[in-house]
Amino acid sequence: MGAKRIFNIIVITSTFWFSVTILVLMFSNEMTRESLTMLNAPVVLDKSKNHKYMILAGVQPLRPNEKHIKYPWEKDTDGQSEKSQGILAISAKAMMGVIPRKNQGSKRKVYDASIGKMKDTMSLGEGGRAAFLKSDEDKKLAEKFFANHSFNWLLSDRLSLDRTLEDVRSPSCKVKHDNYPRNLPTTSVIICFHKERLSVLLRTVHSVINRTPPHLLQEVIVVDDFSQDPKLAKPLDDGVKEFTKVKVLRMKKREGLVRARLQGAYAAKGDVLTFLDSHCEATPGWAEPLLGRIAEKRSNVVCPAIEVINADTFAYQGSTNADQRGGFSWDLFFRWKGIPPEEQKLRKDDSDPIRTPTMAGGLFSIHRQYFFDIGTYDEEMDIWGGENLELSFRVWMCGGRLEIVTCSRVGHVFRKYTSPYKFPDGVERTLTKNFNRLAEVWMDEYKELYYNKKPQAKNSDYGDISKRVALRKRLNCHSFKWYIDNVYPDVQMPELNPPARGEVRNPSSGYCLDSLGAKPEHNARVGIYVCHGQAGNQMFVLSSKGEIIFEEENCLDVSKTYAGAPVEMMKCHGLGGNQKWDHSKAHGILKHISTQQCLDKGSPGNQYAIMNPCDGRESQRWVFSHYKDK
Ligand SMILES: *[C@@H]1O[C@H](CO)[C@@H](O)[C@H](O)[C@H]1NC(C)=O
Ligand SMILES: [Mn+2]
Repeated sequence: MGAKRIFNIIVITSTFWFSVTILVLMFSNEMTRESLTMLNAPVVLDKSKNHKYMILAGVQPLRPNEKHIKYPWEKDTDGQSEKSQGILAISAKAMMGVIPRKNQGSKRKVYDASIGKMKDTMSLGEGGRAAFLKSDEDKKLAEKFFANHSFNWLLSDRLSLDRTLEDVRSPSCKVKHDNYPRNLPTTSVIICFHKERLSVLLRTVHSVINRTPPHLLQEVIVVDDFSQDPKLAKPLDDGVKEFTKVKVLRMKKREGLVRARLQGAYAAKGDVLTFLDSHCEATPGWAEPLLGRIAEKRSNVVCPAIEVINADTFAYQGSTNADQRGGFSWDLFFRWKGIPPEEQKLRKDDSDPIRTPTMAGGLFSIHRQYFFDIGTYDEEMDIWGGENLELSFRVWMCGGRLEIVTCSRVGHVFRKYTSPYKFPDGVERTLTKNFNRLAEVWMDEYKELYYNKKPQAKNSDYGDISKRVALRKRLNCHSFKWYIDNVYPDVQMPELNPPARGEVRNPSSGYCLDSLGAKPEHNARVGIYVCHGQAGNQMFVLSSKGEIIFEEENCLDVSKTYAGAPVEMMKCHGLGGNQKWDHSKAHGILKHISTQQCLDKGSPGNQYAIMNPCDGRESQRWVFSHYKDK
């Protein structure tokens, strides 16, 4: 076996088992946001092909909202003219008592109280370094209860709550640190949790206290969403006793993220609300870039760059999504997406914020009064799921602006696959209710794209939405079409009524086309698997251009002409060529135009679909589960 073959097998089998894990998760009532977003964990983009598909596909380029977006730290014209006037002119002005702006006041310090508390630079995890459990007993114990938290809880207990972290900001961010408005708003930091590991929660709190300049930190509000765990009762109260700024609120029943955060927001007094997950660590200089952006305009809603803290070693791994922004798929999950070139052009350098169509939801800052003005959250949304997109759509459509402020960096422990938490009503039901509310209130005619992707959601009960509809009317918000055209024109738009869609079944075998979790980054082959009727990896769309599309942006692509040639998953380019197929319900074959071969299930036991000369054999017959009504 060649190395490539072995590599392929490893990739396919691991993605296969990963898919199985996800399926198991979907039905086992237990899931976290991470386990879902990990499906689309930040990927490193291939620079050579970067965004080219967008241009090739003729996707409408992004139109900036305003002609020029002026960031607060951009040099203003005064500054520039001073520069061009030269030293002589400036010193002349200075002699006349006109002091150049740059010399006013002193340089803003980067506040970091953890340095003073550190006893030994070599102790476990200092500086965000990877740490390891030493004894076999410890390792066994950590392993035994790993599933309680899905991260190395015992290691966390051994790390200092005040451990230091490197200043990970880019050089241009360090320069900008001096230039934020002098009077920044204060912030209340709201941290909701449910059955969190105490050490991880407390480290989140300590990182905020240690790295937020005290005059900017109004308070930290920790909200316990009914954990019912004695380890989080008195020990938590004791753990925060030393901080006068920290309050603990406790829910009387399980409320979910939305209503727990709202309780925090009602109690908050700061100018700005900053929401953090309960397993984060704020890095040096994290607060000022967020507050500076809100000081500029109170309708700016800002997210820090979310960085990875390793779940096994607690190493601060730094940025994996610096080149990405938030989008969504039509089943309404948050997805990381590449930044379109037109959007990149609006930024002078890596320290400028990135406009983002959506936020991941866990970490962001919003002006407190603005949060209430635009209708907080949809209180009828349970646990979590959909609330992040709801707020994202609402902010943009109702006159605000959502950004990733890359100079603010906050580490986040991404749990490994499984989650210890329960959805009282079941994952599927809770998510469907939340997503339906989101679609019905905000998405206008585009909601059909969601229902196309999740037909089983169509008749599902989502409660009363009249208050939210009235809110949208009162705020006089834009249409969803406006949002797509102006904020997210690079969205992958599925056809509303494609010629065919659904599972693609070979009737004689009961096998279906299956992506097997393949992603175009791996140039992966498309597989076949027993039809399971659960959509997911077996959900394809035949477009009117003749493409066979998986998840909006991936197309079945054939580039080889021999019998037995592979079928690969590639980014759709919209130009036909290797991605153009012919199919009708009547003849039942999937014929590839440029090679004139037919899609074939292959022999029993084959893992992958192949291409063969068309001869009408049973393994070449395919039926989509839905055809367009004629
Ligand atoms: C893990 O959960 C089990 C069952 O709830 C409990 O008995 C055990 O003490 C927990 N261990 C840790 C370390 O959290
Ligand atoms: Mn989280």
